[in-house]
Amino acid sequence: MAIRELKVCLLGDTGVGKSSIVCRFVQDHFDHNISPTIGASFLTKTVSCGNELHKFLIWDTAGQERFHSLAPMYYRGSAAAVIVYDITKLDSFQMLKKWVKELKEHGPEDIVVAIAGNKTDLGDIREVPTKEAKDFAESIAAIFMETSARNAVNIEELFQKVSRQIPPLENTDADSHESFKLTQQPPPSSKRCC
Ligand SMILES: Nc1nc2c(ncn2[C@@H]2O[C@H](COP(=O)(O)OP(=O)(O)O)[C@@H](O)[C@H]2O)c(=O)[nH]1
Ligand SMILES: [Mg+2]
Repeated sequence: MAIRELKVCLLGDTGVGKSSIVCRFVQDHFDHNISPTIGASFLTKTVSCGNELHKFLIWDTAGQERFHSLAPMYYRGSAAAVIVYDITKLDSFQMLKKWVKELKEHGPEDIVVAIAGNKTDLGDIREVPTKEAKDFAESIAAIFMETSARNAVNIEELFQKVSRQIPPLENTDADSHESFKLTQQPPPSSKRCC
């Protein structure tokens, strides 16, 4: 089975749970005293998708303080961006919208965007209604999931959805067909891999 390396960046305000989501996904672990990320950290995990294996190279970034200067380094070349907000912090949802704008203006053209509303275990102090976030995600054709890194809710599912949204590679066994493929792109709907 072919292995594809895909860069995925985690974006969003400081403290929303980006590192916790990555930690839950890669190590199935939640650390209550997780250290703040400095710069970016980098972890990998492989998931299967149709007849491909997706090796996610996950770039966990340091939050809004790096917004303007270093951000492009994280999302450049990314197949997908997971933008995280904290359902108990309205500000973090505003920050998410800024990230979406930034990606639209400067990010890779075909990047898969997933929006994750994290900390659903704190539903009693929720500030961002599910519907508002879901409608926003729909308006930009992004994946939407509410997650809890703490309780391992929807973390695996989030990355599975991202994986499924990434167009499969064309069959590259005959190089002579390349020019044909460049001009005869299949419609987007048929490019989903599973
Ligand atoms: N209750 C709850 N706390 C969380 C969750 N995810 C992360 N946290 C906590 O939120 C704080 C910030 O998490 P961290 O992963 O460092 O956020 P980051 O700055 O976005 O990387 C830490 O105290 C985490 O333990 C969650 O799903 N539920
Ligand atoms: Mg972090």
